[in-house]
Amino acid sequence: MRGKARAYTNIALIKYWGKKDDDLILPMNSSLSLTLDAFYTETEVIFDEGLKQDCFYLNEVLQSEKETLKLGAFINHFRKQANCSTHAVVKSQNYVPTAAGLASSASGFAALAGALNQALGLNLDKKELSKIARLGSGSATRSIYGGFVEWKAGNCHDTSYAHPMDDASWDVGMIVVIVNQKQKNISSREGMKRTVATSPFYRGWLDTVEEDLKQAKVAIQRKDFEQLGKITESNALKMHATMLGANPPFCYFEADSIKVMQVVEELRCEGVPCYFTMDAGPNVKILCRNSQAPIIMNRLKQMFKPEQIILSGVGPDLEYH
Ligand code: FM0
Repeated sequence: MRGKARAYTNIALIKYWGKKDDDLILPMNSSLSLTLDAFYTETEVIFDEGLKQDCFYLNEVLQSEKETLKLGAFINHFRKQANCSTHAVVKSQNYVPTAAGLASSASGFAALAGALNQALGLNLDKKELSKIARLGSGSATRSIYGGFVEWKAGNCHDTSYAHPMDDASWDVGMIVVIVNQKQKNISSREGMKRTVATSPFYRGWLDTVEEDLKQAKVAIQRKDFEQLGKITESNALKMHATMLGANPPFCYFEADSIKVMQVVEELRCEGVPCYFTMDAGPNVKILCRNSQAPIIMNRLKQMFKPEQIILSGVGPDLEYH
């Protein structure tokens, strides 16, 4: 009745933005990500007959009743399959700056799904785990796998899951620039909901995102780094543009986020291929050649503290510990 798993976070190159079903977390569009080895969550689950309720520790801090109930609802998907009503202690350690736009919910729910699978001896395969992780948070769907991962939108619970596309073992990496560690004030959940409901630009997103995805997949198949980078950058900007059109409008860019974007553009003009992307927070991620990361990081160090600049390689599949 004990399980422990580690899952790595992922950064979308083609973004998931908007749901067609809020309860099942079915996305409006398919998406594509890169799993990172520098940021992960490790979660241990112990089911214990003696417990009167579930208990949830995040980074050694006991969580509130609200958080615990949310977690309990997720655990119930597994309890149901195992025909079990026992409560559990969940201990989760995040090696990710929580809620700083670095998708801690992605690695969080993926690791929890793995730990629960092991603790209850369910032997669910990765495809099944990907579906259930999705019920916790959309981006967690992709964190079951390493490398480049595609999440096909699907149209019901059983058709919406991720699959690995390419192991990304061809000189790619990502530099994360921590512009601001603070918790974001509009969660991605709330932000995408508002965008779908009110932004006139959301139509434009839907009209073009599947074509972006197609082009990104071709670029990966051809190992065409520049093509992949270009489409990554333009897809991110397009997603952020939909938010400017929302009512009320909102924006995750901070002054320093834009500074990083300008550095990326300068480096490109100098012949260093690198491309930025951003999620529901001010931090900027730079898709680069691993071999060229030192040049990029040295340039960023003229503006940011060394601890704000983190290089990540490509992360693996969910691991059992
Ligand atoms: O990761 O409402 O998974 O594709 O990071 O929990 O399903 O936190 F900012 C864009 C991730 C959104 C793009 O949203 O939302 C991406 C985003 P939930 P998530």
